This record gives sequence, structure tokens and C-alpha cells, in this order.
Amino acid sequence: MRLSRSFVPTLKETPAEAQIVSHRLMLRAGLVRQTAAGIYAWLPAGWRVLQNIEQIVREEQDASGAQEILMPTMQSADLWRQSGRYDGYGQEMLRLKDRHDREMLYGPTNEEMVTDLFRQGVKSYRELPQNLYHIQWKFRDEVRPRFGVMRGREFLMKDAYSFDLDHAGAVIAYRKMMLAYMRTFARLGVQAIPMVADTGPIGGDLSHEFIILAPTGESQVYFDAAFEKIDVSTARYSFDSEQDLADFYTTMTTPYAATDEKHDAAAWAKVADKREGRGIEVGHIFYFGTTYSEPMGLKVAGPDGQPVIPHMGSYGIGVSRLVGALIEAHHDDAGIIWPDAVAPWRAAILNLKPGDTGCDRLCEEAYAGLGGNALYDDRADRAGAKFADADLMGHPWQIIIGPRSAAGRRVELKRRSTGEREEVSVEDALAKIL
Ligand code: 5CA
Repeated sequence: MRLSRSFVPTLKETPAEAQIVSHRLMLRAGLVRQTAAGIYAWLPAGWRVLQNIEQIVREEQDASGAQEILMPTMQSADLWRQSGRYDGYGQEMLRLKDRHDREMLYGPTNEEMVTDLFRQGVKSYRELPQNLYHIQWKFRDEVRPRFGVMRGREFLMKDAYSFDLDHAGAVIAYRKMMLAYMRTFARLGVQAIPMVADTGPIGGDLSHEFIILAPTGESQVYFDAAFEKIDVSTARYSFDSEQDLADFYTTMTTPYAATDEKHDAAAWAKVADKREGRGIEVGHIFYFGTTYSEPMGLKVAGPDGQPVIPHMGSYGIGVSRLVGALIEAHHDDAGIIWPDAVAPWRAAILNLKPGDTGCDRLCEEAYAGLGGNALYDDRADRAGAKFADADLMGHPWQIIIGPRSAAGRRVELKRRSTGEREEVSVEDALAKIL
């Protein structure tokens, strides 16, 4: 993209309404704009980041064997009456009526809808296990939407739902998702720790939250320093081996880790190397057995012809929250430092003297060579403003081209994360970036 013709409205001043650094940087770097309380529009740079995160989440869900679907945002109240959750869900649910006076809602989650879809399409135990997921906008009328996209009212979630014949099968599904989550967060460039958690309005008796450490996090968390040394290298564990899944689960759940609500003083006292701090919940997984399948009448014919009620779990990742959480984890005083995997563009090309034939020509060459992976700052602004915006926007690489270096087909290549700069040929710069 050419910055001179792009809608990337960066701000020099710190917006007064933003209390935490990720919110400030998302506004300043022109990623999002609030359109109503807790509701955001995603602008070109922000939308690219959101899609990059979504794609990594999708690839790891697919690798685990889950199948992608897309359920609607609007749901009928009748479905929620079948599970018994409609009245109890409270004011977080946005309820509305259509022109025929039918009660509808904007989905805060999809347990009921997916259970309904599954019961309509499945007959025999032979069709299980299955796991269905989608990446879709949710609405929760939070009392206090805050911190930008971190606690919004409308937000993007990946939610997966597993169906198994019994508890043992559901445990395997749960472990597969935990592995998929750890691989996802590792690819996104953040360390997340699974912590024993409360189940809240989703229900059930087994649940883990995935927490990224950050001083601005909403949860107080306690964990064993052993987590800092765990290597979740993707090669070691297979989704298809029960033994691997069991080993992985043991590795991830043996050291103590809990959020405030589930903190256990006796267990904590035994931890030798304690860590505590604030954390951001970027994912949450639940096993809840037949909490939804039973009242909603989901049954399949078992091997002996007798009906079996499937055991279910649900598994959420806060995709839009992750944009904020990643910035909390990766920034400095100058701005965002995007991990390579999610950056809106891999590189920015800074033309220090637009109008200078040599500069323009080399910039165009680099821009063409990077084919869609670059944001070309071709604006007629001062060099200083370009440097500041590139640092603010957090591109992993900056290719800086001025008239002097351009004459020798050389560029200055800057790595945002380390601040290192080197003068290299344009060819070497492109090779390094791609
Ligand atoms: N149905 C289950 C699992 S799919 C569920 O809804 N779980 S949840 O309530 O824990 O939400 C899943 C994830 O969505 C959370 O871990 C969090 O990362 C994200 N999330 C929840 N509420 C918000 C919100 N108001 N703004 C942004 N992200 C949110």
C-alpha cells in the first residue's frame, strides 16, 4: 500500500480516553476507531492484523481436526429457552424483537445453536467425535466496556464445540484444544499460561484460562516459575496420539497456576519458586459434559442401539482482544513492535526525498519486490515524521532510502525489535525480509 493514498489516520497526541498503552497505540497507529461505547471499526492496518491473527488461529484449529463453520450473530430466544439459559443470562445479553415480535438476541456465545445444528445432523455414535468451530462477532453488553478492544461489547471470538460419546473422549478433545492453543499463542509470539479457572455462565466443572502476563491485565494471577522454562515446541506432541496428549497435559497442568478466583493458599504454599502478577485472559476452555446436550435432547444411537447423550466442551479465543494483548506484550516508548507473524506489513519503505529520481526509482523497485508485504511511505512529509510513524506503527522492518544511498543502490535496513540498522544492497534487504 502507498501511504499517501491509504486510510491510516495516525495521531501525534495521546488520546485522552485511552487508559492503557495498547488502547492508546491502537488509536494513535490508526488501527481502530470507536463508533459507539465498546464498539470498534477496524481500519486497514488494524483489519490486516486481525485477519493475520484469525488465520493462525484457524490453521491450528484445523490442524487439531476441528472443522470450520460459520454460525450467524443473530439467534432466536427460543433456542436459549431450551437450554434454560435465556432468563438467567442477565443484562449482558442484548435482546431485541423482530417486526413479528419474535424475541431475538445478538449471540454472546453459541453453545445452544451448535447443539441444535448437531442434533439435526447426527444419528449414530459412529459419527463422533467431532469438533465444530467458527470465528464470529459476539455481543456482550458489558457494564464497563474499557481498555479499547480488550473489553469491548462487540468482539471477535473463535469458539469451538466438541462432541464425544463419553467423558474419556471429551478429555481427549479438551487436551487437543489445549495443545492447539499453546501452539497458536507460540506462533503469535506470546507466552500464554493455562490457569485453573472459574466456569461462570458457561457452566461445567473443568476449565482453564490462557493468560498473557501484562501489568495492565484485569486478572490477578499466581503461578509456578517452572512455566517460564516449559518448551511447547510443536514437534514434540501429536494431536493423534493419546499418550502425547496425556504427556502434554501433564506438563502444562502440573506446575501451579491459578487466577484469583481459583487461588488455593495451601497449594500455593508448597510452590518453591513463586510468581504473581497481572494477566490478560486471551482464551478460555470448558468441559461441561451434558449440560447442554441433555436439556436440548441431543442423542445418538450407541453401539447397542441405546441412546447416548454426547459430552461436550467449548473453547474460546478472544481474537480481537489478542490485538490489544499482543501490543501490551510488544511495545516501547516509540510505539508498537509487531511480532513478524501478525504485522500488518512486513516492512515499511521510507522514501526520504520523494521527487528525487534516484530515491523514487529505488523505492518503487523495493515496493514491487515486496509484492503486497510493504507499506510504502511516499508522502511528501519530513523524514522525522516518517521515522516516527514507522516506529509507531511497528513494522518489523524499515527500508530507509535517501538520495545518497540510493545512488549506490543501497538502503538502510532497520529492525524494529532491536533497533539495529545496517546499510545493505536493496537485493539483500528484500532477501532478508522475505
Ligand atoms: N463459549 C465459551 C467458550 S467458546 C465462551 O464464551 N468463553 S468466554 O466467555 O471465556 O470467552 C472466550 C474469550 O473471549 C475470552 O477468553 C476472552 O479472550 C474473549 N472475550 C470475552 N469477553 C470479551 C470482551 N468483552 N471483549 C473482548 N474479548 C472478550
